[in-house]
Amino acid sequence: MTSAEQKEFDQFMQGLKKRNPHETEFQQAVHEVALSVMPWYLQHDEFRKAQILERVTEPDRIITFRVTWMTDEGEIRANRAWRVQFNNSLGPYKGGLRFHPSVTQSVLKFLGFEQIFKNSLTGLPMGGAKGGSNFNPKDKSQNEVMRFCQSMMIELHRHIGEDIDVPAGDIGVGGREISYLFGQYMRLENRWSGVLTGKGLSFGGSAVRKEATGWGCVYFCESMLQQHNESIEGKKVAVSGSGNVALYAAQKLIHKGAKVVTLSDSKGFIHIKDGLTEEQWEEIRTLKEKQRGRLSEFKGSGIEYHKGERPWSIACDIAMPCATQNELEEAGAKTLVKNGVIAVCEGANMPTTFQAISTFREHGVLHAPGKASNAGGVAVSGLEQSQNAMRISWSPEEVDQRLRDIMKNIHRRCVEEGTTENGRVDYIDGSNIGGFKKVAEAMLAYGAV
Ligand code: NDP
Ligand code: 2IT
Repeated sequence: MTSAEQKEFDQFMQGLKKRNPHETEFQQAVHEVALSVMPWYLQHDEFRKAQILERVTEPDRIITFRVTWMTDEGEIRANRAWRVQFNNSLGPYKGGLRFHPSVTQSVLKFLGFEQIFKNSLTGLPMGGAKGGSNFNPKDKSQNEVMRFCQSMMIELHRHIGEDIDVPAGDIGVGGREISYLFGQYMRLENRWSGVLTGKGLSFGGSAVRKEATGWGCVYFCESMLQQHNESIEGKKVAVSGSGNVALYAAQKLIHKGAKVVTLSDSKGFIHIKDGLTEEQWEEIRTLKEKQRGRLSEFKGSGIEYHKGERPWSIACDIAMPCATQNELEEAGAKTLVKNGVIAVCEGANMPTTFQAISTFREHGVLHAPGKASNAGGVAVSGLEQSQNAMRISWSPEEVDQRLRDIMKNIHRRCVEEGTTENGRVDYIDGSNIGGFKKVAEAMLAYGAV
């Protein structure tokens, strides 16, 4: 960045922080995008005059509401919920719902903001949104989760629709929650529509949606390694998380001949010295998806459990953070670099802190940001919307092929916009510029809206 660009950037960030005080996650996400796009933005006066950067960082609207529900003991509880409809320039609002005690408006604004550019990169007609609640489904019974979802939909149904806003899952929201939400939507609206994605396969869900984020992340990782004359086969991969994204990333890694040496949850991680086998993977999937258990309960040969730690101390070639935001900090990044990591491929949204990103950049580590590498999930959600609109369903092979093509196209966009002088690709710049340009052009075309 030139000093003039830096000055503009600093001024812009100062204003953003003033308008969004205390929203540190949102500030972090905007910082990363603005840093990448500022040189291009300043060279194109028409966008600057139209204040595209100021406008795209202001959500179209945020709906905040109370969700009141009843425990199994008959006690009344209330949680706070939101839907952040960030930007619909490219299509109906689209993005997941997160149920986790750490959910705040700032977290959902960062996720909604990232979603705008991720969805733009998929090439499908989807705007950016995110929603959720500070409700914790972990310590609740099945009936409590159902009552919460039903109560949440009583408010949410007014604001969504297949051509308006189409929510899906995220942390704490999987097939079970989507089904409860969808059932209640139909009861309230008296019509079937593709208003949510991630539905069950027997009622309008798409093949491969459950697998899509993890598989897509591995497809992206393959393209990134290939571009730099490397391959995934035989590589040791430290995966974090053991939820939807982590599980299916691990599955695809095993199929590609890589060694998955770690998985984690919020209480600790497991080190699998010789790499996870397919049988062990299946046992963990049953433990997590069906029994909703903890990794600490998993006992397998050659497996060590490390309580209260993150997996980044384990030597690996590739780090694949698939749990949550800011889970990979500077200290972890330094250890990974010391142990010879060659690539980081994000399955989660914004899992890497700004300092950790700088560490990887300094040491020439390839780094795919979530908005590129985890876009497979929302891409197959987009395909679910298309199938629902056409009243057809594609075979798993067909959806998988489309997912592979989409991930390849996203990779190509990153290469086009992010190739540096030494021939390496800066995927952070590439994805931010690639995602931003299309949204900016649409906003400019619409005039003052
Ligand atoms: P899940 O709820 O299925 O799994 C989340 C995993 O991350 C669990 O292993 C969980 O551990 C762990 N985790 C959650 N919060 C924390 C925390 N604060 N500290 C440590 N570990 C934590 O969610 P997903 O797999 O769907 O989502 C994971 C990430 O991927 C998120 O960043 C999400 O935004 C992103 N993503 C998800 C997509 C999707 O389609 N689902 C698409 C694109 C991105 P525990 O079980 O102990 O809570
Ligand atoms: O972060 C994400 O892209 C998701 N949670 C998936 C969103 C979606 O609409 O499928």
